[in-house]
Amino acid sequence: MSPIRTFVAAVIVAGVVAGAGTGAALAAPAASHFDGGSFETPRVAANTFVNVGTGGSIGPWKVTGGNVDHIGDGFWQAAEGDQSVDLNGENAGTVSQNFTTVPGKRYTVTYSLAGNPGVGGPALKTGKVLVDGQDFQNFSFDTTGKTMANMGYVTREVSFVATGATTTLSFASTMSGAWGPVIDDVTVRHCEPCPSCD
Ligand SMILES: [Ca+2]
Ligand SMILES: [Ca+2]
Repeated sequence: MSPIRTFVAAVIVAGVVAGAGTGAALAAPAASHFDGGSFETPRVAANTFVNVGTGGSIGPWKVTGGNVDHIGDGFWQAAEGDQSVDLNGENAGTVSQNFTTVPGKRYTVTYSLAGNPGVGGPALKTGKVLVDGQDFQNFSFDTTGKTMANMGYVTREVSFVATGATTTLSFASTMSGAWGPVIDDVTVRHCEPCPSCD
């Protein structure tokens, strides 16, 4: 009995998903083929980090400048899941991801921001969000009073109107040193109408 019931349930779920897909453009936020915004793959050994240089990848992300640190479970608190990224590896780095977009449509990027709480470098961490290589948003985070167990993540949001069939989203450190801004839980939503996107 139960296998049949499971099968029926699966068909119903598939039907609902298909229906949602066709109707999604009308109201609900739709996926944009953006992926891996939580930096959970590949897995980094627990309590360690991996330095990734220009040309390297972190799942669907590419390191497109300098180098970054891919932070493993337990090294410090993640905003979502277990892993995060220090945008300064040994020095300033940039991570970028290309994803499918519809020209003329508005997309909203949200991300969690903190900073490497290590004692090196200034407490104020700075970086920027770029869309297709253009500066879209500067961000900063003050790590004063923050610890590896209490990173103090804040949520930031920026929106853009796509100009091409693919868009490149980048996060770049704008400071020197090995202790940079930390990002995690990046999402991209396409929603129209969607008041929160304006
Ligand atoms: Ca994560
Ligand atoms: Ca670092």
